[in-house]
Amino acid sequence: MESLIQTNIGQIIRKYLVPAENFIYGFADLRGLLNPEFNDFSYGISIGKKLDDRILDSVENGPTREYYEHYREMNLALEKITDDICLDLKKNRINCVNVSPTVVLTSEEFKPYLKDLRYKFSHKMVATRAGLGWIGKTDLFVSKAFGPRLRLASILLSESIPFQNMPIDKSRCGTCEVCVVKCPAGAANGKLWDICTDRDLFFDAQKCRAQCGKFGMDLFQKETRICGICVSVCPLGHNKS
Ligand code: B12
Repeated sequence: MESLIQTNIGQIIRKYLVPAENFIYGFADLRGLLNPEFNDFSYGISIGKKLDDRILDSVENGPTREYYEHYREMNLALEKITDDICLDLKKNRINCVNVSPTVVLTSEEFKPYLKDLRYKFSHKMVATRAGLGWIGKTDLFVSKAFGPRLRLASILLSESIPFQNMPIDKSRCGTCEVCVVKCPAGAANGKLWDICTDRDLFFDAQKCRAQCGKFGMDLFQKETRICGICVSVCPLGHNKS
């Protein structure tokens, strides 16, 4: 007999991803890839919600308050959607947990995080494993559907799921250098990503963070980090491409 997970899971997810054209989702095999904290889970659902093109176009030279608010709204919307999907999956006796789109740190996690800028969970990794896209030259997840113009969230599952797409193991950015040239922090060196190439070999996250902090201070006169230029200038997912 076909398991409930195979027949119903897609239906359950699609109920909450409305309107459908603003979302992508896919299933990922994460065996051996997750932090031990997530030991109960081996599979994942990656969900991407498209960002607003007009707002993204407006941050080509630096962030705006509207963009900042947009991100906050996106986080809230994705938290709600993944909460609702998880509740529904649990009602169907599918063991799952949702991972917040933002970084949530305990006081012990804070110092090591600041040193490395590596969180215990990577939404981008779930998304490449789900075959939805690849990692670009400024370490953004570049989706086939919306380019980097999306916010990601993930749901982890303990049971195997019906995989639809092959995972993507290397960059498809080719010779494009737009994000590298336009990055105000000069954080990228132009090297192409693949699953064996660690972030620090092609992208300096500390330089990026410092620039995000500078933009935040200029905009809000307080400690907050925001940029978005690399997301805005990528020719993929751009409404004019
Ligand atoms: C820490 C963090 C930051 C740090 C460090 C960024 C960095 N690039 O590492 C700082 C503060 C600088 C930052 C800045 C920004 N961030 Co940020 N950030 C995060 C966070 C919380 C964790 C990322 C992390 O741990 N990085 C460590 C590296 C090693 O992991 P990684 O970034 O995921 O990339 C590696 C893996 O994905 C790996 N990988 C991918 N597939 C596979 C497969 C296999 C088998 C293996 C082994 C590895 C592998 O390849 C990558 C390179 O090594 C995520 C949310 C999350 N929990 O994932 C958001 C996130 C990456 N940020 C995001 C955004 C939008 C931004 C900003 C644009 C801010 C803004 N809103 O204006 C900037 C742009 C940064 C940029 N160009 O990367 C989005 C990215 C969306 C996208 N399209 O990619 C995320 C995913 C949040 C979200 N929920 O959507 N961020």
